[in-house]
Amino acid sequence: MKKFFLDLGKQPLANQYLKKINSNLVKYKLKIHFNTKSKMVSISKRIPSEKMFNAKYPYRSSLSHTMKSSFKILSKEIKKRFNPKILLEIGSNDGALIKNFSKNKVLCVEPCSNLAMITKKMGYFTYDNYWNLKLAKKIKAKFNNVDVIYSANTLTHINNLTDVFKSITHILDKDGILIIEDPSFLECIKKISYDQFYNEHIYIFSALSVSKLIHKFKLELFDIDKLDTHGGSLRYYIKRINNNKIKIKDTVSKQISTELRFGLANFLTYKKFGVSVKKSKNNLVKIFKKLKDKNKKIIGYGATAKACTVLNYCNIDNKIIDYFVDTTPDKSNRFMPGKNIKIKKYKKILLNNVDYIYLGAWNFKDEIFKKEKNFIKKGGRFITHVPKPRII
Ligand code: JHZ
Repeated sequence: MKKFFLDLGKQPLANQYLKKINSNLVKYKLKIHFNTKSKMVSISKRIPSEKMFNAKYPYRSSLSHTMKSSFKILSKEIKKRFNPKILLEIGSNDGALIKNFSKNKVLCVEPCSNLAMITKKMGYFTYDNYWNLKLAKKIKAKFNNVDVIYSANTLTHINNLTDVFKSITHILDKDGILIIEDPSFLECIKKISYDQFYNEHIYIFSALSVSKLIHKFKLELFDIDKLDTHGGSLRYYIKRINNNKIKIKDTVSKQISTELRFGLANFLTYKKFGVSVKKSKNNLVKIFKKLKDKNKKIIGYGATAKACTVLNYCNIDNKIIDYFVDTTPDKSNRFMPGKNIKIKKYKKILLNNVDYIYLGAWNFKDEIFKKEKNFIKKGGRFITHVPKPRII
């Protein structure tokens, strides 16, 4: 049974960065539910994939050192531990992971054709398609089964998870390995990072929900890594239940026990989270108001999808935040959806005469603080809402 626990109001599509201010921008209700049976957390309104993941998708994984280095370490690990003949990546984005593998060992799947073009140009075999059974059949007919499938921050973006896993089991070798990684709902609750919810994130996984979900497809978890990326993620290692060659590590039962101890199986935990989110909003708004009353200049750093949720939920607009800086080429000279704050191409000079910076990319805090040592040295301060609204 689905139970409602959080209402984030009306939200525009997070990655729809506009060239011109549009006061009639379409917004969708963003309500979050917990399924008491499957333990899955999901948003209620599903937007057709084509509206979000198309030739204009701006997000690029390779633009942060943190992600590049995380993918590099993982690539070494995959080679050492599984030595794949073929690695299939679902949602290969701009090739941040696959560039660590030789070209004849990788197959990319990426529905955003602007991104697919990048890995094609790099010389990697890329399907610019959505992941589904039709595509899995097509790939299998050409390449046969694959021994390792990897997918980061992608499966939670696909509405039909039954089709996702049917397609995976169709093409995965009998001894094959599936590795997926996504933000952890436990971390999201602990950090009150409600901004992990936006229309692209249809689901937020936990070990609890993933283990139940994959069981239906005769798959099981055999290892879990805890990651710092994207505000705290889990990397799930999955095998077929009837593959007895691989031993199940105790990382799986440990993570599930931690989640159960925290109350992720009980609706009350979710209801309390909903209350904490409202408090977080009120406290963040108070901080901005106090600073603006003192005429402080505030800008944003990292025009993230997450920031879109915060700005629209907390009603923070261009009267409060002068502009955002961001390194992504396809975001510059555009506007944050719904709140009309200009995004400028990152240059150090744009931080001059700024009193406070709102950390839209709070998940890259360490990387950004290192880069902006001078701003901090000169007395500049950051504002964040994670794990609670404060000035740092
Ligand atoms: P970042 C996107 O979410 C969308 P977002 C998507 N749905 C998803 O699941 C996650 O990614 C994985 C900029 N930046 O990674 C670059 C700087 O300007 O938190 C990015 O625009 N300077 C696929 O958008 C943004 O911040 C820097 O030094 O919430 C980071 O976006 C750094 C480090 C980043 O994802």
